[in-house]
Amino acid sequence: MSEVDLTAKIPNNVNLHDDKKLQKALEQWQPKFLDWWLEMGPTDFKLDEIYLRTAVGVGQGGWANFGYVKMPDYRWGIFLAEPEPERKIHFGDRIGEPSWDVVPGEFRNALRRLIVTQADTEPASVEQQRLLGHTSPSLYDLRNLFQVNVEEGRHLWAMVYLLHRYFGADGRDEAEELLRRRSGNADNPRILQAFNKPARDWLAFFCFTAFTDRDGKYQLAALAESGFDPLARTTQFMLTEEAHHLSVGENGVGRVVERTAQLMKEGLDPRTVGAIPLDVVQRYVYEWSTASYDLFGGEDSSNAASYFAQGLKGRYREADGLYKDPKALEQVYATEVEDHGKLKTLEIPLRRAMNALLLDAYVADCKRIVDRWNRTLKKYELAAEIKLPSVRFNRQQGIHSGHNYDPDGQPIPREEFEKRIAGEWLPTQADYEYVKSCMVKVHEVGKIANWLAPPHQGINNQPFEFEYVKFH
Ligand code: BYC
Repeated sequence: MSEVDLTAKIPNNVNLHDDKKLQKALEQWQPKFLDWWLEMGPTDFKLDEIYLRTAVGVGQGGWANFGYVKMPDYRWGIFLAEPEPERKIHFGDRIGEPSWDVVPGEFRNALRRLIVTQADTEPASVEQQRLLGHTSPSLYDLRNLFQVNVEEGRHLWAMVYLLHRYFGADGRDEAEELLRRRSGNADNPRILQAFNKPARDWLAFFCFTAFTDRDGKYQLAALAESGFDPLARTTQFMLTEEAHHLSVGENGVGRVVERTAQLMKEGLDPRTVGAIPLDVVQRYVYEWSTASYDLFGGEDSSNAASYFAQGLKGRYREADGLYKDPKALEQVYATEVEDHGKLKTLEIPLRRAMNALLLDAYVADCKRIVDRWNRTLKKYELAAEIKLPSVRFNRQQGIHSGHNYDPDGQPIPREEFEKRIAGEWLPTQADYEYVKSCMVKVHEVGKIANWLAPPHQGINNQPFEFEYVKFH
């Protein structure tokens, strides 16, 4: 078991005090991180006490504390899951070789790039959400927003530790750059597209945490299979925190759907009472699910094939023995793409289809949450349903980009696509304005905005009527 040091300047379980040079470098990065947080993190609320969870170790069951914290005082730490003795690489060309504790020279660039791409999403998401505190629908939701934000900050720390510890001067430069790029900035944007989109209201935040954070779950799970052991161990622990973020999204959209369904059942038009109609929810779901499909990269990817061959990034739950061929050399991945207005089968050698496989696992999970929202609609005896779009719909990356499909994935003429995407399938300017008009700040204990149902459960066994935020 590694020792947990909670009193250090940077709480950690990686024996930071044994490596003075590394400790110093990270302690020099710490005030820069804090400056970034103060500039780009949640606006205001700096003096308010938030009922937050803080990671304090990696033991099963008891890994976090709950208590009131001012966000700038949050104890962002570095925690890796316990090492697995004698761990071996379990997929790709080097299967059976011992996993690496240091970066193999030949994979240095590839690994750095994977880590930087992962790292970049963490501050990006905080930047995307920085204004939302001003329109939070309840104290419970405000607290959840800030919980997600501080933990994305911790995930940045997790990646910056790897960069500093294993990538020397290059890694330190990358860590600086992570604090310089800005979500949505035309000159210095974040790396992946979905992280440059504004999360302009709480429906967008819930869709983001339902769909975009869920990409995080699948990418982290694929990296948790890595032959580079420190990456595997740090992503394993990040997944523990990620579960809450996903529930904020899944339950958040679910609560929007539930409130709208209640009102419709009462015979009310949601628009007349400041609630969100289901067609608007649907358009947001189309927007954020498809932006998140793009985060998997191309379905046919030589990058992904190399990452797999080299043992850097595996398939979802690779270590659980779900796959018959751990080298992925024997099979093909069959999919369908548009060709002259019809769907045609395309076969991709399995190794090159790693992103597509991960996307499939992700889509199955998304389908589960959408089915749950639809069960709520059914409970209220409504015929309407929320639809998860096909992976072919509205894509900017991969084999389907540049083709025109409807949300069911059927090829359609370009003119029809262009006409319907703007006014029917994706949110319109009027939708954004309407949703914005519903976003009223509710800061009284136990109260909630009219467009949202209360949660079925509070945080850490506290009731919904709990003072999750104490204003100064
Ligand atoms: N936007 O071979 P390709 C999370 C680039 S979320 C812009 O098709 P590859 C979180 C790609 O970089 C999880 N560019 O795909 C969630 C490449 O560029 P170059 C984040 C894109 O490389 C919420 C080119 O297109 N973690 O944690 O196999 C809140 C061809 O790429 C995009 C990771 O992503 C895009 N959407 O896969 C907080 C894991 N897609 O080489 C946090 C680490 C592709 O031509 N990253 N490109 O310059 C990876 O595993 C891979 O980089 C990707 C792309 C899966 C993203």
